[in-house]
Amino acid sequence: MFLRRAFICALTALVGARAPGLRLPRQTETDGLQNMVTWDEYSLFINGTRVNIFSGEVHPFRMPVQSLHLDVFQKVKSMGFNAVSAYFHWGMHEPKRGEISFEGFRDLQPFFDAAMKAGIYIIARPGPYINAEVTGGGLPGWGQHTAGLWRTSNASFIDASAGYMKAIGTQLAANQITNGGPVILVQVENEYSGYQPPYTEDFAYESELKSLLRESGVTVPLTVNDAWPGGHFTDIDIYGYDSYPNGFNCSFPDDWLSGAVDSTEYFWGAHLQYSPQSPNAVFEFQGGSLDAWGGAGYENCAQLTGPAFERVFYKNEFAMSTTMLNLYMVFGGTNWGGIAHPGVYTSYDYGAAIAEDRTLREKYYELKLQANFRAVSPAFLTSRPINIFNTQSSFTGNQALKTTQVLDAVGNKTGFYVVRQLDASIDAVQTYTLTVPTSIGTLTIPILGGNLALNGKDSKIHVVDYEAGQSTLLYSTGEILTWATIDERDVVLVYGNSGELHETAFKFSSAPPAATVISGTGKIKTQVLSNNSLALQYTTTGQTVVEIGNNTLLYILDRESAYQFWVLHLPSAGAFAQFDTANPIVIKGGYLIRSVASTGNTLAFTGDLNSTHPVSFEIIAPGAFTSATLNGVKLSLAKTKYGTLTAQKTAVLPTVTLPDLSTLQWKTADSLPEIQPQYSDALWTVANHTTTINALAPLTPVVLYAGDYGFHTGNILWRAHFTATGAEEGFAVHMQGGAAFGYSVWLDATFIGSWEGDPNFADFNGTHAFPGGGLRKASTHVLTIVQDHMGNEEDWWAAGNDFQTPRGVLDYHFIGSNSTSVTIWKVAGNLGGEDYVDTTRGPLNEGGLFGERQGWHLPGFNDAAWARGAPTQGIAHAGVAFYRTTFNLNVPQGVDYPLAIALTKSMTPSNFRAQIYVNGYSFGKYVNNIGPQSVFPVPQGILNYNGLNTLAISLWANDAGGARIDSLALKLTAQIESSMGAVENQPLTVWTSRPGAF
Ligand code: IPT
Repeated sequence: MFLRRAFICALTALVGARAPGLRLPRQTETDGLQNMVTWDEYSLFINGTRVNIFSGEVHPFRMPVQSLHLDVFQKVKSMGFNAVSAYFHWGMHEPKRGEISFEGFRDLQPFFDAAMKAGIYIIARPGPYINAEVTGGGLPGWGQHTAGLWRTSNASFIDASAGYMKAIGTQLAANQITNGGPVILVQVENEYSGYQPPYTEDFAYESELKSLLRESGVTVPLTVNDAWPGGHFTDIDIYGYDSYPNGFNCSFPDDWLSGAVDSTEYFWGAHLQYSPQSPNAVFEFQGGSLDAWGGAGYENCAQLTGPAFERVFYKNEFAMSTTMLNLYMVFGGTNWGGIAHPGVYTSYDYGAAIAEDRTLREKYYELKLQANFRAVSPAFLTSRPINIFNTQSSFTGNQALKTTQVLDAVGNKTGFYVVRQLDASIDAVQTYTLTVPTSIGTLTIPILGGNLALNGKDSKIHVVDYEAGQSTLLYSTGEILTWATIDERDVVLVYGNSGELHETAFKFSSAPPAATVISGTGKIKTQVLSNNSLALQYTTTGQTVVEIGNNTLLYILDRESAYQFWVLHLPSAGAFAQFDTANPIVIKGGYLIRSVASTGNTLAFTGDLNSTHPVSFEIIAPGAFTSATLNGVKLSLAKTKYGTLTAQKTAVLPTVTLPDLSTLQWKTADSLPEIQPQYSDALWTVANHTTTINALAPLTPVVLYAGDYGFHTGNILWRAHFTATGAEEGFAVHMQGGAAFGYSVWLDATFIGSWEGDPNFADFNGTHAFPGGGLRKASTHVLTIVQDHMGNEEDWWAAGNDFQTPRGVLDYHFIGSNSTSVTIWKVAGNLGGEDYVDTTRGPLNEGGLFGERQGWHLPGFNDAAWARGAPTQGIAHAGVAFYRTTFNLNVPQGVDYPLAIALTKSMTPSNFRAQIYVNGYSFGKYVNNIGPQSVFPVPQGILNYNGLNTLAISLWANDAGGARIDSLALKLTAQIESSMGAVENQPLTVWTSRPGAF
């Protein structure tokens, strides 16, 4: 029976839902528009069945190769997750007001289709605001010159965003589960939690956005992610919040805040306060960290949020019955082109479980353990934490530990005990025993003597009266990886850290059968308990298999062994076949096992191997399956004493020969002809606005904000023509480009100085002396400024319009002469500005350097007339040079060999910036003097793995002495035999003449 939300709300109001301990009647709620995705106070339901949502964030626009979405989704799925949360980028889809595009890499259909193919639900987050470390936080460039209070119900903002919201809404509606697609939830806005005073939460804005989505046909439940459980935007189907407990400083990857766990305990009360009628939902939980220009690098972020972090914090969320948990990010991808806001660089690896080159970190394998446990623990889906704020020393007696008791409030049987350090920062070993109520009375575990241990930054979930098929685990301190009933035998897999002492007890309906080690070197101690229960004590080392009577098989694993297991499901039929969870097949071994299917008595696995050593597999499957293949190759199977199948396989990793970039023939041309006397800037945009909607009133006679003229990305160039009074000694200029930006200035053809950039400076006041002490009276001159645009700021504060923070010239004057005036200012950015030229590569791919305006970065440009010269030779003066080369690749099918362009830091001279274009796609922005990134992954599909590639590089030397790239190489970042689907190249469209290019 479905209760309408309105009714629940009324009921809530009537009985005062905020009273502690109050339980709402347990009913499934619906938004009234469909009944496939519903919810209650405990969990989400899909088609009437409770589902655990464990999902990870992936951004389609950060992976432009459409045919690689499936690889990422399959990896997420094989980790045991069932959903992906995805932002969509308004500015990317509507780079010019009213011109909305879902073409090329912006087509969302391949993303949704890949999700269906992998069996992944989508939580769609279209904005209009997304934050996400993208330029403008997703708000389009034309917002720079569009009046209104952004992120409010101000009519001009609603007008501005409605077109996109309807267009994206229509796309999402077509791909909803109700229409046979993967979309199950749609989030409105993003962290609509902070409002620039005097503005406050704008309820009209909230309802306007909801209406726009509903009018577009979105019928699935709408969700909200409050920045913290702060009670904003609660008039929504499923309210949730965000949490990043370890913060974003990757420089100290082993330092955790001591209160990081303890201080989250209020989340539960906040949940009961703000959304008692829906599940405790965390729509963004820290899955990694962003890293800024000059930062510590993403490997450090992966360490900050590594396996130990995952164990402590995701289990802490388990302790608060967070049955909807999304990790931001699970695969970060790349800020190629101008996607980034100034706070991040080209890589958006994020230190996530799946790295930017799509390889798997140890974090991935730890997540797999937790995800698989959640997936087979339905009691969790109706659970409640019982002792919030009373967790210290509870159940363990150890003051240094906190243990949350999580009980199944509906089944009234199962309990979960989540143990972790009270002080999250410490590495001490805590020993403890667990005294807990069970169905046979209160027990102190371990029963067979000894102690349990929690080794430093760790957390464990101990279960009590836990059902695994026909078997009941009276308790288990060894954590459950998964269980499956196969041929009427319950196979239970438990794990612990290597060498740890654990106990698992089973409860039988009659006298317990004998327990025998049937495989492995581990030993067990047993003791019969009351009520036909049998306790087994063991240490978790390697893999030991214990047979308990005929109907239960217990795998005792250490963590390393546990990492190797994959839980897959035989697909059913129809469009949702890959979502089926009815027929588990468990397989041990391999770097990645993606899928299993069956024909007759054969199991067909697909998977990836990364080792040239033989990989041992063990398959736990119904006995009817007597043969198996991996990637179509028959496995030679043996049978264990206890009925599972084993096989071995060695990866085939063919050698590929990569071009040596240093010996290729490179061509070069000057990309700053603008400073030459004969250059004409007649086709440049005249910067002559005298008014702006920008909140920052210009200090200059004309507005010199690039965004006001439609330029929102890449390098921006300015030209100032003036006639000298004779008194000018130099030029002082206040430039702004965003954190880590730089600029260089020329007087006519003479270089007069640069600001080389600093991650802590978004703007800079420079003074630049004119050569020879001054200028001749009445002489005419032109100043040329090249500046970096690091992306527009985010707009976290609604109504704050921070994203309009200008890029350009904030102020200037001539040193020595107050009376000199610039007769005309001109500006150039990417060719065409908002009418950008390259619709294939989108609005943010190219900037305003001469070479970019001309399309020199594109394949097929004829550089025959160019001189020979390589970026490793560089230039001996300040300026901008362009380099081009081509090479062939021939990588065989059946492997995943991710490639990267690796630079090494040049020490002298050190101030320069380079952009790396691969087949016309901008896949690297390198700042030698800031870093940290020097290795730039480029996905297959941007790189043509079977044919010709064009590599183009712009080199902007900030110093009078010039610059060169120290070394440049194409390198493999992994070698994997892979079953990933065929990769189709994105359109690698070639140069065509660019009318109006200047
Ligand atoms: C949260 C944003 O919602 C998300 O878009 C992203 O920017 C993330 O931060 C950081 O990577 S905001 C949260 C840190 C308060």
